[in-house]
Amino acid sequence: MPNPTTLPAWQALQAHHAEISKTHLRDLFAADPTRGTTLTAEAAGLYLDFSKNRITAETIQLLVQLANESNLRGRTEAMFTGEKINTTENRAVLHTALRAPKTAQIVVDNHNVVPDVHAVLDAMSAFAIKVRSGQWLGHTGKPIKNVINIGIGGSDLGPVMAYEALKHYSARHLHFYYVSNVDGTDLAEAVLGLDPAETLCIVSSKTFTTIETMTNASSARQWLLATLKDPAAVAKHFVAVSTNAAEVSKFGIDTANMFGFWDWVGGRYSMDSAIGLSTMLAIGPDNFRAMLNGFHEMDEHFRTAPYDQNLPALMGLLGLWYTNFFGAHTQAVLPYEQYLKRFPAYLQQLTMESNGKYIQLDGERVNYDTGVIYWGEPGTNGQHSFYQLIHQGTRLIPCDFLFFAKSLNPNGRHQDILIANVLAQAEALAFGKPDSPEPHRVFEGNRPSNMLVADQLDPATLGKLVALYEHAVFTQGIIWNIDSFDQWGVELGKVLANKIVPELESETEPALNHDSSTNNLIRRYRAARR
Ligand code: G6Q
Repeated sequence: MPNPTTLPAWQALQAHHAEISKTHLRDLFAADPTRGTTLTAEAAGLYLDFSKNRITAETIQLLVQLANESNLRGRTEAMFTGEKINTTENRAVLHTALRAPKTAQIVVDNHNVVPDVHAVLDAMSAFAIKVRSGQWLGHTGKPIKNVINIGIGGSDLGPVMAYEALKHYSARHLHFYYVSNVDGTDLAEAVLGLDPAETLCIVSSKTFTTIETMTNASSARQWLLATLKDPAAVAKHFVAVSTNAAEVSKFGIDTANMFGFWDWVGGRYSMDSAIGLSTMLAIGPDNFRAMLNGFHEMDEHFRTAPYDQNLPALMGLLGLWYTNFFGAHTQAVLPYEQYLKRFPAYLQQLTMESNGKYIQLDGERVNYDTGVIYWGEPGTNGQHSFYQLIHQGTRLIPCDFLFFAKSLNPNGRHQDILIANVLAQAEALAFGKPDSPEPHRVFEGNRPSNMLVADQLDPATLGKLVALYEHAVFTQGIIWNIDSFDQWGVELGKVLANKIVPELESETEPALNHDSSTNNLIRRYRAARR
């Protein structure tokens, strides 16, 4: 794969940027009164208005050319058909197989994986039905009331985001808790006041060796046994989601109560695998399958639609336009939907762990920026804190606004006021307020944004939204010529602490051979802890 800066389209974009970068959105809109309806795209019930971007029709044409010169179509086919495109780990990348219909054929190492996916889905569904209906009984014969998902990173952020996003559709007689941090406070606060006899723990870990998750799982087992006493209780109160059956049974969980997935599912791409078991327990198997169908619809759109009408490709390309040509560092994601309060945190992992890389596929260092920094909060809350900097700060921060036409909790004027705010913010950012005599009241405008609109937040729509961002990240990763599917930075964190833990725990003063700062901090911690 070529260094993208050597491609003709990249060079054409550089020249084009020099021509149009000073043009104001006010002028672009004045020059073309149809802009607000033409620079739009719609697919799978999602409407994208990208007219308030600092682009012309020529920009889109050149960005599409860049996608083509980077062989985005060919690389997409390689991903969907199970080629080992995660080269540093020699793995296929097949989260799209998790939502493929039963009849699909996706072959990895001479094996069609689709029946395996559906077998796990069926097992999850049977289990979810038992727990939700009260047929699954705890050790003392009580039905389950509380579900604790124990996992971290990709084994936490997707499940907790989806649970919050789809709470409206969840079984309200069940209470869900998400424990991720090895800080003892996380588990302590989650179990406070819970009856172990009515509690189910889902230990979610692809590897089943992650120190945070295994520490929390062991402490949760101790908490359970402190009340229920009998080790046989573990079988009724612990299930596992993992790819590592050997470690699951070593922990004491019957592998009959294990829901599997595969090495071709990356952690941050796993919320629609068995890692979504807590989601399925909350919203039920039918809603979970509706979510998968939503994912699949967006997959097919990305795979087949021309790029100038392709939502994920457009969003990926626009992000790249600002990163590499305008020098923007961050992208705000601003859902005007309270249920999506964890969506920005989820996207942070998806985008930053995937594309935060400086090594190209051929091992060369990049000589261009990669990896957009994602951040955000739901509107309207953010308006009362950080929007100031987006409006009048010195930095360029492209925004993704999201809203749904229908509220899941309609109440008087609330929704109209909410939507008036998101429309007004995007309008003010783009067009500003140039005519005040007082400089501090002037808003320059020319701040770009996307507006993503759907009818209502439901399981299918959530699936479409997540798949949209997954493929936008993929689009950028392909052009940046990096491996979006490894995470060596995370792996480093997993080994580093293991060296220090015994130095903190040892009874006798350990010999330390870190740098002077780390050595000193270890000594101070040991002294303070005593
Ligand atoms: C995700 C990352 C990382 C991972 C966690 C948990 O893509 O690989 O966030 O999900 O480190 O790993 P386990 O599921 O193996 O515990």
